[in-house]
Amino acid sequence: MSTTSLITGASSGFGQAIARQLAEAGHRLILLARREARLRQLAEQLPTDCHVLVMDIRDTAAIARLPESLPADFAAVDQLINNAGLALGLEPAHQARLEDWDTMLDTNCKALVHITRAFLPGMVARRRGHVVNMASIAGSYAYPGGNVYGASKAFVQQFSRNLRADLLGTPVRVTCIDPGLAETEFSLVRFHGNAEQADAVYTGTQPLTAEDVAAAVVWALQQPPHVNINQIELMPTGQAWGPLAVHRDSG
Ligand code: NDP
Ligand code: 8X3
Repeated sequence: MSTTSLITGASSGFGQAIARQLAEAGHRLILLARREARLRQLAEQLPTDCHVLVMDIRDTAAIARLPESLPADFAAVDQLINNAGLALGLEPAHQARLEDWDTMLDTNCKALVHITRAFLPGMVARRRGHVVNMASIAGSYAYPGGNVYGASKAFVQQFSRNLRADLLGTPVRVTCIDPGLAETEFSLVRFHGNAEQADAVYTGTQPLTAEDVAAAVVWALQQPPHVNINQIELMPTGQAWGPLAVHRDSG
């Protein structure tokens, strides 16, 4: 039986790399994102059947209709890869833009919850399914300017654990992936298209690649059915923790 995987955020970065690796492994793919040309170009390159879904994942009404509106060949989603997400801004909380916070919460938390709720009943009924949630090290470790982005990823981590608790007794698996510094379009998006600021994030160090993160996802998916990989945290070797910050008055 061929496996059907739905990948959100398949037009770039991790999602695109996950699509390439799952296509090589023979999965039939549903590719979801807003940028249609990129999705269609990717679908043409992949050696597998693909269904392109051009949509904004924040459209919760469309997400609710999704399981019933998929073509019959793609309707039984076995693997839901909740990868679409973003950081916007790095300003301290008292200077951050509220509209950026709303966008992160709507995308990273609310949309992820809605699409999961849409596909879980089918997985439980078919007794076959795996949800992979893309969180971040930002959900575990605070940093200046991480404010709502980090909090949204902590939500994804705990939602993943609570899903496991609810799905105990079913064969449906849940995995949370927490990557560290990885070079994709992530920083370009975070800095609202400022390429100079985005490039500086990766200058002089060797970040993770999208392929590194995709390999972790695919490994978790390929474990035997009785093995649930709860959480994977991966960082580039050139990234680690610093000491806690202490403010000292200069006077
Ligand atoms: P990219 O910016 O390269 O990719 C993000 C993807 O999300 C794009 O395909 C984008 O597609 C999609 N997306 C964003 N908003 C929406 C939306 N409203 N509707 C549909 N699709 C959307 O970044 P990454 O690949 O790095 O990020 C993937 C995930 O990994 C994110 O959740 C991110 O937070 C997380 N992450 C990233 C890290 C990094 O350092 N790069 C580290 C840890 C976690 P489109 O714009 O076409 O809609
Ligand atoms: C992306 C990693 O450290 O830039 O989630 O927040 S970080």
